[in-house]
Amino acid sequence: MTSNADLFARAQRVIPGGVNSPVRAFRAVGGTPRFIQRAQGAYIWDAEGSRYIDYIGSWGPMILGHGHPAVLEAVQKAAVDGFSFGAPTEREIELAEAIIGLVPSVEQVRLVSSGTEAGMSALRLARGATGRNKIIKFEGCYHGHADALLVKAGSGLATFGFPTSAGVPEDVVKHTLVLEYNNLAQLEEAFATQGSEIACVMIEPIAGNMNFVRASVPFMTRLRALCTQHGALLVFDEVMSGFRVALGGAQSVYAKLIPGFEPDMSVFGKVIGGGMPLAAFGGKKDVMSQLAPLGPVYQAGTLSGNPVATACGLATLQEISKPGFFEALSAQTQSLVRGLEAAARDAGVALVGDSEGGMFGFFFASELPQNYGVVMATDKERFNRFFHGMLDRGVYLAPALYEAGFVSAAHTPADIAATVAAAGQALAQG
Ligand code: KE4
Repeated sequence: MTSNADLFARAQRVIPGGVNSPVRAFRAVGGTPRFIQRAQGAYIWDAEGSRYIDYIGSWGPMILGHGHPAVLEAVQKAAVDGFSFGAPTEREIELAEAIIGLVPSVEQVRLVSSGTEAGMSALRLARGATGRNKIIKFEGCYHGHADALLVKAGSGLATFGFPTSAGVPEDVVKHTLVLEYNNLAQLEEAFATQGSEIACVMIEPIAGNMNFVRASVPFMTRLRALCTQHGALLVFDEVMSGFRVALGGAQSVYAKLIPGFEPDMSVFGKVIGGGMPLAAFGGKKDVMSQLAPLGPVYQAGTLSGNPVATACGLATLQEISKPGFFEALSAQTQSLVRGLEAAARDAGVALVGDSEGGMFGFFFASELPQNYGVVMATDKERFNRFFHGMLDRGVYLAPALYEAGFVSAAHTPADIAATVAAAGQALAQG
């Protein structure tokens, strides 16, 4: 048996940082990443044979748990028929119809291979459809690593952003305005001064990349009105929240709170691929028809709508559409958050959490943060000690205080109870 440490050392010789995506390297929490060998249901096993209750679920896709039989069968059957054709297939139509059937705001959809690709394409389409260059995003929201979206807030309010990554020319991000999430005053001023130049506002409606932060109803209501008033497209990045917080995504949650609410475009990923490389972006037909080959906005992909990935996604959507699925998942997730809060109270530690559907977050704080600055001001050292205390007790949480967590349909009340018990012990350790 090879240890995680040996695998990590070997990986670092041939892969930058030893990982193919930075968050996996445990750099925010320290320690040695676990090299996962297999997974089943709510559990993952690492190279040393240690089992963990999995609250990452591949960062959202594994909403059914790992190895769901119906999904596995669909993938195996699709693979036998062929991995990829570079030609249209019926199953792409079926998946597009399934997405459109579940998300009323979407009239047409295009399938791609990653959330980054979907967000990048939606951004280009918004700019092409409006003929405008400027965009608004919010600090703490992540929309994938397309250049124009790797931006941090500019110095002044209405000044444009600066790259968060080397290799991104300032010319590329000079049209990107970064505002504070849930900050109505900044939103009003940005539209008052530049509304006629804004192509779109891209937002994570329930943000999972600054742990778990909801856009307030007043903020979302005003954002919708300002986009409509100024002809900017409201783009919901539901790569994480889509088909995860509710069957209709976060937009269905806001539609219950804000009469008639809907975004103009939506970006999806993760759950719709069921763990395979698949994402999508969609919206009204008049906007989507601007895309090649119909319109002037180019977008393409060798493996877009891949026949094996679409089989995985379709089978996943079919399972989560079954009656009672989200009620049961929400109950489990709420039970977890309430349990963590109770364990913290017993340990005399300030901890507060929130959840929607199968997505949750918790903070070492007394009240739920409303923006990125407050999230990042919470006790990092406390979080990191807790993370490792839980890992040592067989519970695999997101390895960073700014990440959300995920419960699957495979997590049982016994798994939740075991997690809460481990939390009590880890918190008591200090
Ligand atoms: P991908 O390109 O990683 O498929 O999707 C990018 C993306 C876009 N939009 C949102 C709201 C997202 O959460 C993501 C990706 N989420 C991260 C989790 N923080 C994926 C994990 C990782 O980067 O390894």
